[in-house]
Amino acid sequence: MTGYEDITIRLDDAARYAREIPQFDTDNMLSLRDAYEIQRASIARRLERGERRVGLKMGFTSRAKMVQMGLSDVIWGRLTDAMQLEEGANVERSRFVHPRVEPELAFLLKKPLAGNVTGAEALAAVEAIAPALEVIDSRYRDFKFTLPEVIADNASSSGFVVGGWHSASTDFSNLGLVMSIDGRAVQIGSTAALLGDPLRSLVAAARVSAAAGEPLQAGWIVLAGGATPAEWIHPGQHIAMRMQGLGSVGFQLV
Ligand code: OOG
Ligand code: MG
Repeated sequence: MTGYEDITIRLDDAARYAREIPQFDTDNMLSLRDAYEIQRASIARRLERGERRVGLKMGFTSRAKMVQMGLSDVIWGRLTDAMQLEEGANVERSRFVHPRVEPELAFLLKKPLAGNVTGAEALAAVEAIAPALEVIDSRYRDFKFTLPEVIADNASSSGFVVGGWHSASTDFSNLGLVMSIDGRAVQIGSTAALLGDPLRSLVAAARVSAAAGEPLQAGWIVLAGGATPAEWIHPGQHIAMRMQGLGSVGFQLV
C-alpha cells in the first residue's frame, strides 16, 4: 500500500503528543483493509521506538457502544506495553486529548490462539481473567470519526488498567459490573453485553488477528470490549469498576 504515509505519521504524532487532528476521510473513501494497514504502520512506528506488543483490544462488541458511537462493525486494535497503566496509579491527564473510560473484561492467554477456533478451544487458551478499564482517546477532533478512521486510529485505544487476575474456571458469561466515578455509580452492566458472552469476543480476536498475520500469543492480553457506554473523565476524578466475583480496578486522573 502506498500513499498513506502522511496520515500514518499524523496519527502516530497525534497519539504520541496528545494532539487532536481533523478527520481525513469524511467521504468514507478508505477501505477497511487500508485502514487496518494504516493502523499497523502507525503502531509499527511505536514498536520502532521501543514499545512492545502486549495484546489486542476488541471494539464495538456491545450494543451499548455501537449505539453510543453510531457504528456497528466489530473492530480491533493493538495494545503495547506503554499503554498499560498501573492499577491504582495517578494517571496524567496530559497524556490524552479528551479521554473517556469504559468497563471491560481482560483475558490473559497461556497459549497461542489463531484462526477459526471454538469457544472451548478459546477457553482452553485462557490463563486468567480480570476486570479492566480502557481509556479511549480518539485522536480526531470532537471524538468524531468514520469506521475506517477509527480503525486507522488504533480503535481509539490509549490506555488500559487491569485488576487482579482470577481463574477462568468460573462462569464469566454474565458477571454484573458497576463503573463509578468518585464513588458514584455512572454505568451498570454485565459481561453478557459483550456479544452475549465475552468468550465470543476472544473467538473473534483469534480470527481477526490471525487474518492480519499477527496471531494471538501466549502472555498476551485481550480486552473484550466496552460493556457499557464510555464516560468522559476529568482531572481529580477517581475512576473504578467492580465486577462480580473479580474485585475492582481503578485509577486516579491527575
Ligand atoms: C472506539 C473504540 C471502541 C469498545 O470497547 O467498544 C471500544 C470508540 O468508541 O472510540 O474500545
Ligand atoms: Mg474499549
